[in-house]
Amino acid sequence: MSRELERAREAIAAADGIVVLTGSGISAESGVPTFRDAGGLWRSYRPEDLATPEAFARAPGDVWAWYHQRRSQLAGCRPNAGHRALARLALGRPGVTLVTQNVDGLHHEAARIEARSKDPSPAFPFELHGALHRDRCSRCARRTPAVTELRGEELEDLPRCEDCGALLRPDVVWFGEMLDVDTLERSFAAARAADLCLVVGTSAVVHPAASVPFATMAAGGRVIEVNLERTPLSSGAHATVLGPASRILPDLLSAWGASAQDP
Ligand code: BJW
Ligand code: ZN
Repeated sequence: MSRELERAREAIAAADGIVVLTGSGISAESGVPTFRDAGGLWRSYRPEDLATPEAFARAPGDVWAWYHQRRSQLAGCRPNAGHRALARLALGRPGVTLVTQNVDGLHHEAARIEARSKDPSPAFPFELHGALHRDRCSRCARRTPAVTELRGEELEDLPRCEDCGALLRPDVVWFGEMLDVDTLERSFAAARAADLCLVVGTSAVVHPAASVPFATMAAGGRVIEVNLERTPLSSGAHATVLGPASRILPDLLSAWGASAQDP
């Protein structure tokens, strides 16, 4: 076992409260693209063209086409061994809070698989950047399940709110938009109360999410990182375990049981 992995295991075993912050890297091995590393979405698309309220106001058809394509791709993706190890941790040990920047819903699915007949909700994460499986109205904020069909990309073809007639949009958080205040406050409260923050598969550059581990550190807690490479967090981390999350997490968290069979 590597020295960093051993340090990380010991810190997790000694912790009372744990907050876990995940990013797109945990879903990479499920086939969901990341954003900034090789093959990431922001290597092929400009965020300001697709993931800002200004882009939606300027070209809603382009934004809808992009999200529709991502939803289709996500439909074939399943949680991997990393999501499932985190779900077992949250279900099997009190004082664990999952916080994710991901919009793919794979933590929810892992919780349902691993809970078997138990209540899966302790393993449901706070979703800081929303969820791809929902839409919301761009005017009245009514939320609905994601539309499954996109009739076309012209304005008259785009999905509209049944209440007020304004355009629907994916229920995700774009650059320059506020995160849901309740979700944000509960995530930071968990981070301050935790004595360990486990950070998995994020470049840790997008705020305010990237501040979650700093809230734990400011309150005297430790940070453990799992990533393919070092990040801006690594120099302050108690341990950085380098490797794919789907391999490292089951090993790191093996004390919390074996995986349920695939449904
Ligand atoms: C693996 C792996 C494997 C790969 N195993 N690891 C303070 C300072 C500076 C800027 C700001 C600040 N506060 C706010 C800002 C502005 C902005 C921001 O942070 N900008 C920075 C980028 C400069 N933040 C915002 O605008 C936020 N809103 C806000 O702050 O509101 C308040 C406000 C409003 C108005 C004015 C002023 C303030 C909103 C941010 C919303 C982010 N939205 C997105 C898109 C979501 C919807 C969608 O999916 O389309 O969220 S952008 C994208 O980045 C997505 C992700 O959740 C987020 C983070 O990315 P992530 O997950 O870290 O992915 P990558 O690709 O960056 O990293 C992957 C990592 O995994 C890498 O490290 C790999 O090595 C690793 N990896 N495979 C383990 N197998
Ligand atoms: Zn509406």
